[in-house]
Amino acid sequence: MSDSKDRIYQDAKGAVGAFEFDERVAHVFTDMINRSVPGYAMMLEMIGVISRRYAQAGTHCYDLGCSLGASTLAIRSNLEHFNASEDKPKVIGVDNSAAMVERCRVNMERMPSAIPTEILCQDIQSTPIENASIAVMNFTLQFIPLAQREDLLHRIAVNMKSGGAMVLSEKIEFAYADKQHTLFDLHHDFKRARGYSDLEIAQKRSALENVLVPETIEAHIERLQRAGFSQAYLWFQCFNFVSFLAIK
Ligand code: GEK
Repeated sequence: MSDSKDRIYQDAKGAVGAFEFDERVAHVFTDMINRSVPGYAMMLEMIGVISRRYAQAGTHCYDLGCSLGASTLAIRSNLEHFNASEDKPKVIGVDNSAAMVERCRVNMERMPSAIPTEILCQDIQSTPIENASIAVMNFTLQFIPLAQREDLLHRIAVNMKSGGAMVLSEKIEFAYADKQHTLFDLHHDFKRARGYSDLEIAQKRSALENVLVPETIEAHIERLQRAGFSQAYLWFQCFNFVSFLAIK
């Protein structure tokens, strides 16, 4: 994976354009996400733990919004108990950024596996979801227009096998202003502690405005339940970053 340092917002920009998952971002993405998302490495490890328990033989394990394939690899490396099986699960990573997909395919090839894997360059809203036992959206739903989120989650739930699992990780907001400010400020302290300057933090925040649209924990849990999952739990929170586990 890329070990290049994220310096995208280091210099003052007259006007900060909307954030895009382009070539420049793909090049520094591993550093960017590790220094921006508290608990990211731990979430990847737990995506592996959850996949090991819930992946079913002969089904599909989706990583929707796979970027460079970190979650895809976390899923796949936890399916080796199927290696000798005639009926291995298939791992499908999907992202609509060509720059991400190109690098993701290289990353997958560097780690040969007996588990069939496909990396698709497409909008997850048009990805057919079939025969799923695992669906991971590790910080992707937040980029889908609000009005389209429920349809997508419903389509995932409907096409998931009974006993399958979804991991949904998101940046969130809070209904109460004091909680919002406290946890938001602590996230910025985390970014400072990982080496981002106040200017970088401010410019990235402005680039993400209206691109990354956060919701509350309650909104996520209620929608997962409406979408058709029989259980939906918060299993991780650090400041304003969370992850949910939903079981069909
Ligand atoms: C990880 N899951 O490392 N269709 C397909 N891909 C999309 C769409 C869409 N409509 N919208 C956004 N993306 C990864 C990290 S990053 C999270 C996921 C972040 C893709 C986008 O191109 C990007 O690669 C990814 O979703 C979000 O575990 O940057 O905060």
